[in-house]
Order: sequence, then structure tokens, then C-alpha cells
Amino acid sequence: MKTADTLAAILGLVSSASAHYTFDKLLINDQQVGGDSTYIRKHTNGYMPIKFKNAPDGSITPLDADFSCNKGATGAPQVITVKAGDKIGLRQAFGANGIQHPGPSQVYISPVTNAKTDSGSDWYKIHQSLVCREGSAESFKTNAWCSWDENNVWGVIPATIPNGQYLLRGEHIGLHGAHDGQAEFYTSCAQIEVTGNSAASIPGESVKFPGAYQVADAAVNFSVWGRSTSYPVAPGPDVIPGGTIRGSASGAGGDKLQTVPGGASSGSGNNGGGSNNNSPAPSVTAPSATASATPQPTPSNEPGNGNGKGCGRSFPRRAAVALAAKIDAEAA
Ligand SMILES: *[C@@H]1O[C@H](CO)[C@@H](O)[C@H](O)[C@H]1NC(C)=O
Ligand SMILES: [Cu+2]
Repeated sequence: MKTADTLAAILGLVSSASAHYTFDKLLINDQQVGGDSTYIRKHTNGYMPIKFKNAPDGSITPLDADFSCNKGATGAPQVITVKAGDKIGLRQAFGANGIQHPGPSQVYISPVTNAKTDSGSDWYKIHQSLVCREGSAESFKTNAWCSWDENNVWGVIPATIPNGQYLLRGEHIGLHGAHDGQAEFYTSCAQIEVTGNSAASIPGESVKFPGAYQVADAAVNFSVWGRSTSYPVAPGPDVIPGGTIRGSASGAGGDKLQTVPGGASSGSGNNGGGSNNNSPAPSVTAPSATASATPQPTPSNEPGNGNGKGCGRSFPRRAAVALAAKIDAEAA
């Protein structure tokens, strides 16, 4: 490709990727429950990304204490009751209607005594969403990712966790600047109570926030800008037994949801025993383009989806020019 063409492609992507976002509406099985921030904790970071390097003014880094539920998060008024198999989504706020950053989405839970007041300590990953469309190095920068253009980060409540209250942390990671320490982290926490399960303890590995991610980790120090067409890494720990993985590293197999085998049997028994490697995925379907939630106008006193902070500013034209030249040099 000529450098001018590469540059045009990069600038086009940067501008389409410059709408930032956060999450404040809860979806259960694709239906919104409650209003804005009824079950999802408010924070004070607006739509700004969290970044290791060049964080927007007033934002935080993944090494700050508030990385768990975002800057200044405070308890929401309600706790939503859910059961194994429920699809739970954190939908975008401020009228945004589609994630347009290449990168994974993940969902973590932390057991708490009181989901309205506790902050969570041990975080278990119950879902990760990777690449859903196998294809070219071009689509790997955009819609090869499962979450591209979707308006929520979602997972499925596992049958393998005990009943009780949890914080549920949804996260999307934009990788467009990740080659330079500038992966963008978008996160919010919902307050949930799991019922109907019989597991006595949570299977699998937990991590701490902050702590789970470091700037040098392969999964967040990653370039989507070369000729790569797969993401053979995932940020943080493995998904726990009974959790779900959507898509795959390369997108081979398409938009499929797989349950991680193992964990104590509970409820319907789909996840029992660890021998059930081909257990059916929960009966959920991917969100359609015509999601049920109604987009809302951007309130004048709230941040919009403009490109004033973050991507636009941290990825100036001269960087795009240099990157375009580098990509062409490597391709030559
Ligand atoms: C990110 O990866 C590149 C290439 O492997 C490496 O040169 C660089 O030092 C890494 N960055 C950090 C912060 O470790
Ligand atoms: Cu961005």
C-alpha cells in the first residue's frame, strides 16, 4: 500500500474510534432493567478511558485503586437478582450506540457481603469475548472483534458459583493504541445477587484490581496495526470453569459461545464434572443490531461522545503519519 493510502486508512480508523464511552444501563437477557445507574455504580470519569500512559486529564491508570470499578465509583441504589444462564450486559451511557475500538471485552465478578457498599477484593473472570470473524489484517483492526459495534459488554451468569452478592465488572479494552502503552480500558461495576445455585465455592483463579494488568503484558502491549490477524493472548486470568468464552483468537469458528468445562455441578447440570468438554453453550444469542434499549439523547450537562479527549489527542496526525510509513516499510 502507498503510504498515503495507509495514512488514510489509519486516520479513518482513528476518527471512527474516537468516540469514547462508559456503561450505566443494565440489560438482563437483552432487556433493560431499571434506569441509568440503578444497578450500575456511578463513577466520575465520564466517558474517558483509563490508560497506562497519557491518560486523559483527570482520568486514572490501571495501577490506581479505583481501577476496579472506575474513578470515584459509589454504590448504586439497587441490587439485581440473577440466576445461572442469565445473560447480563452493561450498556453504553450518554446515548452511545456501539463500541468501535478493536479489542476484547471481559466480565469479572467479586464476591461481597453487601453489593451496595463493599468494594470487592478477589476478582474472577466469568467471560471473555475475543475475535468473532476470521479474516484480514484490515478487519482485525475493526469488525473482526466480537464486540465491534455492539452497545454493551455482556457475559452469562455461571452455574458454578455460590449464591450471594457480587460486584460484576464489565470491561472493554481498546487496543488501537496498545502498541505504545496506550491500551484504553473502559469499565463499570454492576451490583448483583445470584440465586438458585448450589456451588459452595468459586472455582478457578482470582486476581486483584489494581494488579491484574501491567503495561508490559503481551495482551495489552499488542499491535493491531501490522499484519496480525489473531490475538492469541487474553488480559488477566483464565475464565473460570462454568464461565464463557465468545469467539476465539483468530475468529475461526465464528461467533460461538463456549462454556469452560469443570466446576461443581449446579442447577441444570450442563457444567458438571469437568468431562463435558463439548457441553452446549447457554441458550443465549448474540445481541442484534436492533438492540432493544432505546438510545437516549446526550444530556447537555453530561459529556458527549466527542473526540476532544483521549484517542484524538493522544494519537495525533503526526503519529499516524509515522505509523503509516512504518507499516509500509515493514510490508515492503
Ligand atoms: C512492548 O512490546 C514491545 C515489542 O515486543 C517491546 O519492545 C516493548 O518494550 C514492550 N513495552 C513494554 C512497556 O514492555
Ligand atoms: Cu478511544
